[in-house]
Amino acid sequence: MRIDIVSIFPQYLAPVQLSLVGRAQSDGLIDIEIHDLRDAATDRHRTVDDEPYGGGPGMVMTPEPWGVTLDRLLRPDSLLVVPTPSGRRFDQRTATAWADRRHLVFACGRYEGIDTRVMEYYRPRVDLAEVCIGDYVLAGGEAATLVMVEAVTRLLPGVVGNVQSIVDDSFADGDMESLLEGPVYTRPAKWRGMEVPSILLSGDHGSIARWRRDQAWQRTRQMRPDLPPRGGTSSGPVPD
Ligand code: 6GU
Repeated sequence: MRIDIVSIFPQYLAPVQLSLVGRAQSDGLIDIEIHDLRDAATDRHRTVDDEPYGGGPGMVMTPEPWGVTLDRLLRPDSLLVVPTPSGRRFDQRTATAWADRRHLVFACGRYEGIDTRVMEYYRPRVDLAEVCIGDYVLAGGEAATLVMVEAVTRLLPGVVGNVQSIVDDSFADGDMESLLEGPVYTRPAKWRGMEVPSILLSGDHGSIARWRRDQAWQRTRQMRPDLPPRGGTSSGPVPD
């Protein structure tokens, strides 16, 4: 997969060189390039914003540098992603769909956003997704892009070593009907007076699987009462 990211703060995207996404790049599983929007500005101050028509607070990103940059990057098979708090919600289902794409282009807006004509221009020409990552407002699309790139990258074949760790994920089936992951433990068996639940030391894999499902069900009810009441292969608490 090829990923291009356009931003006026290219250093903000430096973390894509690290951790799981960085390793996927050095392993040749993805190819990420970061572009400075200001390289397409034409005046000596490299201006990319202006006052909003109709008045109001803040500044709007001008369409010209976006047009020059996106014309250069987009291909017929691209998905153009515009992170914005006024977009549709990005979730695990979105990540799964994007993981099948050949080319993602992230257009990170700052200020009050990008002149709407940019989205109008590209919508009939490429696949376009205006997405938000949650119900809160960020100062720009960069942090959201890091979130989405990581969510998509870890779904690509060969990026996560153990396939089961993806299958077991919270929200793994993408329709928000799976359970949140329950508690996990490792050595030492006793820490600050707290023991690991004895069932995990029992070697009884059937009982361990049922206990984990029950723990996941309880955690889901407690932390996310908004999620649908059934999920995965469990339809409720284990009766004992
Ligand atoms: Cl994608 N962008 C911005 N600026 N704020 C957000 C967001 C995106 N998602 C949630 N808040």
